[in-house]
Amino acid sequence: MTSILIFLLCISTADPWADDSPGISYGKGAGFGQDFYPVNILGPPDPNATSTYPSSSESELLTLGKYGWIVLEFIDNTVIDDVGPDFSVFENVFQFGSSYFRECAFVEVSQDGISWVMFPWDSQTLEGLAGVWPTTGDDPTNPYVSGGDQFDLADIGLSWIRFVRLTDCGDDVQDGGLFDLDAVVAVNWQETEVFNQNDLVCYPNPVNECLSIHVWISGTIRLYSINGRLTYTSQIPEGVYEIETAGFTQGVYILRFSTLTGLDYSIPLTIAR
Ligand SMILES: [Ca+2]
Ligand SMILES: [Ca+2]
Ligand SMILES: [Ca+2]
Ligand SMILES: [Ca+2]
Repeated sequence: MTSILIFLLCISTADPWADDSPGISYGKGAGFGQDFYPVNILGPPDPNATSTYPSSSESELLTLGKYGWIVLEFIDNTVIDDVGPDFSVFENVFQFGSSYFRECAFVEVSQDGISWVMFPWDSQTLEGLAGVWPTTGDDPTNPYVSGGDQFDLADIGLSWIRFVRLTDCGDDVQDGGLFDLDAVVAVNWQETEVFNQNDLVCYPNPVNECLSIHVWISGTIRLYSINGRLTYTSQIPEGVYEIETAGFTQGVYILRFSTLTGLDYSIPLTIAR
């Protein structure tokens, strides 16, 4: 049992941290940390930061500037909606006594880096913004002890995301000033699945009466006619799944396989007689 566990740990190279920053736009007042971008905002938050001694290092922080924004991308891991918060954002929020020095950002997420969904926010309570709660210095992957600001994909109805965009709140929120990003960390995540042609096997093709589909992960099968009409759909488990095609009009179809975490793969299929 131990050797199996070690083997599984060895083959997984994904980490919970954001892996790249494919876009940035600095606003007025930016500059701090730019020489260290993007290394300073990838990986875990500053390991030396605590709520009363927050990070202050340019090698760990990046100031976006007024209304500046940044996009972070998860590549080797995909953030998924599971129980509770799904990712955390760390800023250098500073606690003094029972007060906090806060500099906030709006938080948006995306599956494709093109269409975005913003977390609802409240200008009074600051709920839904990043830059509200300090980093504790405890395990950054455990949202119940890490501090920082937590976000739950269930709140916006998404089952997974791969991009996070943070935008300095500018004058829209009464906060201390300019948002300084430290890190974005996945809480609920899985290794990003990579799909290649050999992973979706359909036979025979052309098919007469019974199509066998072999996939290595569960997902959804959709069969589209050549003019784009959805003809058949079904959730399928990993392994071999069979579809009776005897009742289908003969012709060329597109067989599409997709998973909850964004795998999407299509192949042409011919139904003959
Ligand atoms: Ca990662
Ligand atoms: Ca950092
Ligand atoms: Ca969740
Ligand atoms: Ca700050």
